[in-house]
Amino acid sequence: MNALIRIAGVAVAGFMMTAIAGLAAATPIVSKAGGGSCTLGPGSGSAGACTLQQIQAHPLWQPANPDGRGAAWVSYADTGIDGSTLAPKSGSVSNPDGRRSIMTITESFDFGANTGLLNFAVWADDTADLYLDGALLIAANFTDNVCARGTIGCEPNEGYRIVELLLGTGLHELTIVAYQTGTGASPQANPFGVLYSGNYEVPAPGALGLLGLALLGLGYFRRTRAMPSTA
Ligand SMILES: [Ca+2]
Ligand SMILES: [Ca+2]
Repeated sequence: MNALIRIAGVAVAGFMMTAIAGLAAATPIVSKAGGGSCTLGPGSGSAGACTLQQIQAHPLWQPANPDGRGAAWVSYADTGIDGSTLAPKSGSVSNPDGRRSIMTITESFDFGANTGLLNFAVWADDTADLYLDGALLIAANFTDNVCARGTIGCEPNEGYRIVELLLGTGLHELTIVAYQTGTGASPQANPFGVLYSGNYEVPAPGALGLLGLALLGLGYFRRTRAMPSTA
């Protein structure tokens, strides 16, 4: 077999792998220090922008890094189980009934001219609303048993998941509105935070063109290999 043909075959295979990898490119959406867009809610007793910081999870919470993407429990302040700040408890002046939002986190992503797929999972202590492009996907669960009694809560089986949801072109926005319904008077008795892990997949720019070129190359390779050998 002609060595040049073998080399061409390897090049075509590499080209195709590049093209296929481009089609499946996934971008993570994870809770992390400095991530998302954070705004304080009326329940916090304050207003304006906030910066997410990583907090220490309660032992009963869904452990961090739920899907291997590095997501961490986050909050507007040090409100974790070893924290120094109590997110205003239910019954406090700013959060009298536990139903005033403490913080809102927004994640935006742009599919451009493509459609794409969204994967996303979220947990909260004590609970949260989740919106996609301004539409409510699931409302906060104002019950109390180790955070909410069910979805959206903080325990491993209380996460809310979106699996391979097909979305249209352009800009998209996930919005998490988090609540503190617990009445404990310290962060140790009543921690507060949010955890989310997801990704989105869109065809990489030019991936379809590359795939077309790769298929043309493969066709050429097959025709060449079919020729009788003169060696
Ligand atoms: Ca629970
Ligand atoms: Ca709490």
